[in-house]
Amino acid sequence: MSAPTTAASAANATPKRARERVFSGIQPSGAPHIGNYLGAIRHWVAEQDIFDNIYCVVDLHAITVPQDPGELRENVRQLAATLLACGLDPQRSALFVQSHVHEHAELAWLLNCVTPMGWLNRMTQFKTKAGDDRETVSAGLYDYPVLMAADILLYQTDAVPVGDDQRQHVELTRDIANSFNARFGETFVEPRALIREVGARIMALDDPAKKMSKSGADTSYIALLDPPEVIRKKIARATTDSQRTIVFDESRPGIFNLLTIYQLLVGQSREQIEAEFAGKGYKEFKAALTEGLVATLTPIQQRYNQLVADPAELDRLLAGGAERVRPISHATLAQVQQRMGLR
Ligand code: AQP
Repeated sequence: MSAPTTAASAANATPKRARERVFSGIQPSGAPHIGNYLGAIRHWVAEQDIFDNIYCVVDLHAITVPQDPGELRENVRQLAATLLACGLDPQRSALFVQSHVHEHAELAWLLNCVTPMGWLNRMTQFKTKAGDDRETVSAGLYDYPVLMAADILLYQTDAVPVGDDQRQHVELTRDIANSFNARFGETFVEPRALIREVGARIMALDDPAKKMSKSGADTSYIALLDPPEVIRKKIARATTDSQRTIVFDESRPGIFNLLTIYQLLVGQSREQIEAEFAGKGYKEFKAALTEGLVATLTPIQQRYNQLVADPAELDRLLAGGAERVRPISHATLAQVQQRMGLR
């Protein structure tokens, strides 16, 4: 086919915007935790006036591993309420559920057909998640990065604010966009990952060699909805080491991770924090960390309780978010179909 490859046609797909557009998603695959908050959600909230914001509860990603249907339905609502409780403002950010906008799945299929297997074979998250079960996990888990590319490219996204674990997937998205544009004509914006230096990878409390994850053991994460007593117990049990000093030393991953969480919660420099705990022990530090977590999470939990008390309003907000983004996803999908010869 003779695809136009001019800058004008790219501009067609991506009219000039006053603000850069960000897109990011979060899986309703369990309780959202402090790693999700510190690595991603708090930035989404803080930067709502800087960007044109699109945020998504990615239920199609969650089903790449087995989910109980009733629980999944519940998790989607809970996660949406948690994001709003954290401060996502539906006036300033479009918040919706991925499966409510059918273009995500459709574009993923089209991109599947232009993505080499070799690119997916290199994805480290699949290797970690599949482990020794490569033959039995779903094809969806293997294909997860292509669905993520579709999510991002559908909205002609400029930047993707994510934790460090998603860096490779955003790189793959760029590669897919680039090769599609070269083959079919300028169609997609090539997005960049927006990854912060501190907090981009919060580690598990029970094993600081692994990232904190929703699918980890209950004691490995602080859930955003954990009550104070649960937080206290989890922090008390968190892995440290046999040394006594409270210092930011990367060769001591347990205490380094806890200090990083503390630093992000209180907003002080490493020097200030080391001075605060000079001559003190883990007990005092863990008490202060617990206090910081409770102070951050209590107002979020209060807003969450108000939001879930009105499920109809929550559904209305999510439907409104989907309505807002549909014209963009519709236009991009139509253009991709046209470029590929399907229309
Ligand atoms: N430990 C983490 N530290 C910093 N950022 C993190 N993120 C996730 N874990 C950490 C960031 O949170 C956003 C939403 O992630 P997600 O829930 O969609 O996917 P995930 O990265 O796979 O999260 P989990 O918690 O590990 O879920 P499961 O166990 O279900 O796979 C993303 O921006 C992510 O980078």
